[in-house]
Amino acid sequence: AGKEQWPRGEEEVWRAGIRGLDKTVDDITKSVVNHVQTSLARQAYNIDDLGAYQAAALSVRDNLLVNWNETQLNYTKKNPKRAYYLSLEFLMGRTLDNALLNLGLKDEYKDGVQKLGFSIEDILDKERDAALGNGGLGRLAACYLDSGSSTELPLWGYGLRYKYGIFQQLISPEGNQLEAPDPWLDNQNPWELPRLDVTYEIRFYGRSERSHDGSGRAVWAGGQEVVAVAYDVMIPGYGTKTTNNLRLWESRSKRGFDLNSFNAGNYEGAVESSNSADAITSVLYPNDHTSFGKELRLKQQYFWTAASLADIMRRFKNQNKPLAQFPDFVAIQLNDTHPTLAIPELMRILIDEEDLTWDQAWTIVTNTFFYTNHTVLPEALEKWPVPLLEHVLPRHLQIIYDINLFFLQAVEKKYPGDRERLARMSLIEEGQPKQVRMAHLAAIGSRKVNGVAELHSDLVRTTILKDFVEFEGLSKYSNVTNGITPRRWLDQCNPELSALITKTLAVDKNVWLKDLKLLKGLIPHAEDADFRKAWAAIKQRNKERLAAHVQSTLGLTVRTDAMFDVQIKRIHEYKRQTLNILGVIHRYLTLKVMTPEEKAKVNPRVVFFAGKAAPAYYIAKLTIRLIVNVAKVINGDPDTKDYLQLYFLPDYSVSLAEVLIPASDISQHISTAGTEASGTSNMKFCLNGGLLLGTVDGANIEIAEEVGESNVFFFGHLTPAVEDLRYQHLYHPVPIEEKCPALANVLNQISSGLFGNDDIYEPLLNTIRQNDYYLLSDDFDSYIAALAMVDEAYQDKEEWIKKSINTTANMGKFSSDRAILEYAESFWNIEPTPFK
Ligand code: KOT
Repeated sequence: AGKEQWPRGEEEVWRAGIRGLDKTVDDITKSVVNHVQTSLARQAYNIDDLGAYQAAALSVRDNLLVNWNETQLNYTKKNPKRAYYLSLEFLMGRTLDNALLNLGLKDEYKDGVQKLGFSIEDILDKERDAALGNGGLGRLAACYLDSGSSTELPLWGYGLRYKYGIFQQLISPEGNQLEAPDPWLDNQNPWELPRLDVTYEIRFYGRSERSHDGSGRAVWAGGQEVVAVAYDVMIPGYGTKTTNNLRLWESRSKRGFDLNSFNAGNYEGAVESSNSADAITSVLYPNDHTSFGKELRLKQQYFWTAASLADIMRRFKNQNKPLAQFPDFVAIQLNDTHPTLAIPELMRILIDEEDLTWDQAWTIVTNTFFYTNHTVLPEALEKWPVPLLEHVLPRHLQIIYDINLFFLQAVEKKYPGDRERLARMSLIEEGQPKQVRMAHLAAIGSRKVNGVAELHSDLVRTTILKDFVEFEGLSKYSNVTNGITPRRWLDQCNPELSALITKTLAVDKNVWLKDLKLLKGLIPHAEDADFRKAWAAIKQRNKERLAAHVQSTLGLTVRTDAMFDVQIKRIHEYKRQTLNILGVIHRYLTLKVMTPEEKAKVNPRVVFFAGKAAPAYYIAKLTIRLIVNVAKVINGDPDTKDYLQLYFLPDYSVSLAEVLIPASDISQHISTAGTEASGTSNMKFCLNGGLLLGTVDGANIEIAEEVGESNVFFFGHLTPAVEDLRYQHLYHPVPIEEKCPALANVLNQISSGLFGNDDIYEPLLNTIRQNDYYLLSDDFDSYIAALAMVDEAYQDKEEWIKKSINTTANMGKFSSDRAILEYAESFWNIEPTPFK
């Protein structure tokens, strides 16, 4: 009595067969050799670095699975409330090094592969990035999964298994961005477990018939059915056995191909429906900050939210609890509005399939979902045309209309007769065609809404969701400042700095990497000359590592005795890479007229850019072209090349960021005030002792609060001024020659053919000469002044190193562990659920 029944067979026999964790170098070499022999069907005679990577990865995967199984069993036994992070993007980068770190087996694998004749660095370098994301939003999701496991939270991710991730960027000799597919699955992916038995059928199109029994129910039938198949990715925590799951869905056709067409000899027709099913998860949309309203994108969103909700519902139902308790066991975080269809989908399940009343269903829904907004840029706010929704998801459109009806009735009650307010708040925007405003739906269907940095959350509350705050109260609209995982973004990418920190703090790295505020212990050491020397030497070696990387991948020789100045992010007008390149040209022109004596006082600078432009974003692509062509001129000019070098590094990725960030002296985060919601690379640079040059925007503000204003270089107009300046540009324009002669001169030099003789740059230059929406002409002078301050500060090397140390020391707040625990405690109400 009281003893649990062993489920089947003989317990001892099972237990004897269960694989434990590899612990010794000997265990590891055995397991790697075993995979070479069995999984790869190769031998010592014919194994190369790629094969060795694959075998090592499979062996690491076995170890992850041991912990993954125990984690899932622990959750099944304890049945805690769980949180689910729904994101269309997870920008994971490489996995092997992170898995080794989190398993605590880095040294053992290093020795093991060495005994087998390989170097761990070469093996790690064979892994392709998992690049299922565009930029910050997707990388944030990846950091949050790492932190969820590291803090032992029952947190799962749900996303799509795109066959092709973000495109590979090639740069033509003329400087044009070309796109190539990213076949990341070509060499197989050892980090995923296909769950061919976990499938759901997802419907599209068809008809929805409302019942006439007053229940509000409907029957949705017909159309196309597509199968969702689960692939699981293990997410190990650092310093813990907790290994959570990221479930990615792949689309497949329901019946291999259409037999009727096949039998009639129509082979193309026979596979057509299977092609259209496969198409859903074939490629990641490469647009950051634009909503295009395309049918395939809508199908991706519904396919993924419907499969995820079905899976969550199945897990909940296994517990045999009443549906009213759903929000006591399930919290769902919506990463931007992309998964907002989950709101009408859960309504549909509860009403049409579970027979709940509208009110019962709405109570459950509004206690389950949480919505994070990542941008206030108008072109990024998702709107779906009503006719498209009606065609693809007829039942969901009905539900959205019903939600809107009840919602507007409540608004009308509070503000009788305020028609304008109703029009502003409606889920439906009038127009040709009418459109559904997804941010409004996400807001009213959620328990909490948050922005991603203090300033941004204020902007959400006072601009795009102002009416909703007034109506529902301020407490629902809050902030969680973004964070980054210090495992990948310090320990892994900058091992020497991590080791120095461990030695200096005299605590185990297990401790400070999970309690990042302990970095404050570095502050007194900034006054120690030997420590500063060690700190600076590491920065120098990181510059040499970057230079070696550029040499081996691009064949270019970068000088390493210069200040490294880095701007790496998606190319977008609001991020103002244009301001940076115009500043570089200004510096070049200034150098050209200097005497040798003047030049002798100049500190050499190497400027790096990297980033992808959305394939259809013409102005962003022109910006890349300008950078590349300016680089050709500057790097080839004997008058200046010892003082200024410029590089555009193609195909920016997580892995490239891991080499660039630790090498930076100064990085640029120079968006027009109020446009960059947070930024997260700003945090990565500062954590690695790079200083920040930026505008008073996003998380830059909170970084300055932490590290001290004297350690950052701020410039430019503030957010409240932006609206007025734009108004002036439109109605009281001042010629650029008058307003900002230095900028006018730079623009004229480009126009006159200094970087190529035709007019190709005119459309880009005209964005500034004409209405200058992103305020380059307003910020240029203060930008140039800030660059001069950077130069001046860099002259005093000892002071600069002190700033660098103090910056790192004060970055503890920006650990994603802090951020994820804020979500867990103040939103989701979930708790760490450790096990032995
Ligand atoms: C919007 C639409 C489509 C795809 C991506 C977006 C997007 C990305 N919106 N905001 N972001 C970035 O999110 C990061 C993580 O919160 C922020 O740090 C960054 O400032 C946003 O631009």
